[in-house]
Amino acid sequence: ATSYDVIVLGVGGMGSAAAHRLAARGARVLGLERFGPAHDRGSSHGGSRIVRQAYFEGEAYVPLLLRSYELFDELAAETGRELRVPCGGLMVGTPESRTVSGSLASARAWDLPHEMLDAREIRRRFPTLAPDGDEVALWEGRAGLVRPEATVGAAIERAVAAGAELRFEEPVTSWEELPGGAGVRVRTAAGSYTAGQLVICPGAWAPGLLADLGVPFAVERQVMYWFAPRGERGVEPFLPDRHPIYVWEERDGTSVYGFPAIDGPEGGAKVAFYRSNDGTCTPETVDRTVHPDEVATMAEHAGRHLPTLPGALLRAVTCMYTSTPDDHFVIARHPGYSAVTVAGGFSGHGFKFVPVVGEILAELALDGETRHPIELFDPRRPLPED
Ligand code: PYC
Repeated sequence: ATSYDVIVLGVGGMGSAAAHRLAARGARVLGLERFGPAHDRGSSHGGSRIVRQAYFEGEAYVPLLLRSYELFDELAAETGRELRVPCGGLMVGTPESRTVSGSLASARAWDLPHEMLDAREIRRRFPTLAPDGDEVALWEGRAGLVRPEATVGAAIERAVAAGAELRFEEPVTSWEELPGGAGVRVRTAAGSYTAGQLVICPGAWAPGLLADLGVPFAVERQVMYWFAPRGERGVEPFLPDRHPIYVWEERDGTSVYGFPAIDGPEGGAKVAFYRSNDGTCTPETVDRTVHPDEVATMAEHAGRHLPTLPGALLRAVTCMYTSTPDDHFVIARHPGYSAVTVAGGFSGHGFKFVPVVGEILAELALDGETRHPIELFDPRRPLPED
């Protein structure tokens, strides 16, 4: 068997970042991925992902986001790719909504630049948006989007340049920890590999690959929609220099999120539901067809908030969230194995953390600990029952 310092199982968003950071630190790295580079079979595709720092999911995420922005920009500079588009972002809802009040709490706790806008000011600055009279928004100029496929491609490029061996189209069939602290053995249909450490970044394959962690991961089908604007000015009011990313919490807790038009006049503007609970699935059984009733429901919700957006549907694509019961991530040394580190359960809001998670995983695998605060992501934390 060929031997490495670290094997990374899964070279998607998190795994590509881990392979990059491990190789950059001088480790001999093997990455194993069941699909091709920057593929669209998991959770790291669709052209855009939101980035924001005033984080309603919890103040504990903010220091990680500050570091993640630095690493996104470093990766962009190293590879000459545009990864981050800082178009600004709005967290919209009633003042009491979690999206608004949680974002404000994080902004205040970390002294993040932000402004609170009432409905009239939202409409004045962003004529594409139509808030109700009692809706407000937290505006964050540093919010925006990152390009997931380009990010994964850039991390792969840097990992390979730093000496990592990445093997695509090679699914792992089994792994085991070797006795006496001798590391791990990983098997694929093509071979058997050993390493001192294993980093598992399973994405939607977490329920099987991390079954013995005791965390009930749920894989959920999600749909992303790109609509043509229907106003006479076409896509122009939706361009990123005048249209922000947004998360819009409706009164019943439903959230719609969206992006500016980043792919020119033909691309339209992307919208989706955040945590829409479209049912649990597996990567093998997920329904990748988008149905007309789903398109109609999405268009109806988008039209409530962006009356000129939902013209013709240009494209619709499915992806998967892998959620934990509290929607917080799992990032840790595996409690049951001395040579294994895990990262999963990103619950639909993980991509903005990809570079910092890579750094954390490299530290956990090589140093046994990380300088970053990851207590919230302990797999042994108490989890809510269904
Ligand atoms: O992380 O901002 C986010 C997000 C919105 C919808 C899905 N993820």
